[in-house]
Amino acid sequence: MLVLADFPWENAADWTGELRRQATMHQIYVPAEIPDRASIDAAVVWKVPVGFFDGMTNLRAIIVPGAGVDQLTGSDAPFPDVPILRLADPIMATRMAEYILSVVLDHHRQLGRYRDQQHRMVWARHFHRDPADIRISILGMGVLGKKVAEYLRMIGYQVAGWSRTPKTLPGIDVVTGEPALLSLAERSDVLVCLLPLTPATRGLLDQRLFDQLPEDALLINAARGAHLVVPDLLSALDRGKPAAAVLDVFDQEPLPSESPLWCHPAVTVTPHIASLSNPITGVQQIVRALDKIDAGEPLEHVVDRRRGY
Ligand code: NDP
Ligand code: OXD
Repeated sequence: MLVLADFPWENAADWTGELRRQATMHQIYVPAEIPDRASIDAAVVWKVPVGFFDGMTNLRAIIVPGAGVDQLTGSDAPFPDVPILRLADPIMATRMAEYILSVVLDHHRQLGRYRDQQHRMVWARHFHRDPADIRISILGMGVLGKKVAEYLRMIGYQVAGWSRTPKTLPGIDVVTGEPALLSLAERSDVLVCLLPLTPATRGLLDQRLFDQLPEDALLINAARGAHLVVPDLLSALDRGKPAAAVLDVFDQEPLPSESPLWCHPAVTVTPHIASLSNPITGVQQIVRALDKIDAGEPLEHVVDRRRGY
């Protein structure tokens, strides 16, 4: 097949090189090299400008080289009515679990407080709770959320989840629906957002939800910036509910220099690194998808356009 590959990241050359190395059955082109737009069978794209797909009359599928697809499906650029596939990479899930676990442990064991004490040369020890007394709720119990839950459970935290459809997972209470979300927030010492960005989840991290949180709660958003209503968070932080927020994703990335989040004492900013997609395992999945498209076999990890994820 003829495949158009357009990776937008700093390490685009690694991805394209890896794709050319692994996809021996297919011809890989970057946008500047496309011979004839009508001959493209599949496109591997993260986000596209308006008109990107014009003339690709024989396109059979679009593959997004990441877990989330909102940057493509939620954009103004019209895209053809072909299946959209995404990555469901176990390595990405593990990386996300490492990130969330490191943030939770840093908060739980008050390392920020000790860093601050060190700067003031203060020697003071503080009580910390047992993991079994810390309630962590994960919004989004998909590929990433489930792995995060597994890591947190391993340490002994109390873990609960929220998803669109019911799930039975050992040792984890998974609830569904909006009333359940609000009561889940009431018992969340840590609230982690790992939801896909869809019309139903945009702006979900808002004042109404923050009002339910217990004192001293921690919010972690590692999903998409548009889940969070920033003015609501800023006023909620003033009231200590949540007491702190760790944000890896932002509506506008890079986070603009004028954003109050940069310098807020209760906010930690990381530059969308919670789980960077991995060129080797990511490309393995892309090639598997290309082979299936080529063979006309049933496709995996197909986005449900109606649901938006
Ligand atoms: P999945 O599609 O595997 O899981 C999504 C989960 O969210 C599912 O449990 C789903 O419920 C639930 N969900 C979706 N809509 C709703 C809703 N309206 N109400 C309640 N629950 C809902 O996604 P992944 O776990 O692979 O990825 C999640 C997101 O993480 C990505 O979309 C992306 O935005 C973000 N991400 C961030 C990264 C980073 O580095 N910061 C890296 C990778 C991804 P159900 O199970 O019932 O379908
Ligand atoms: C993704 C991401 O969705 O890296 O894959 O954010």
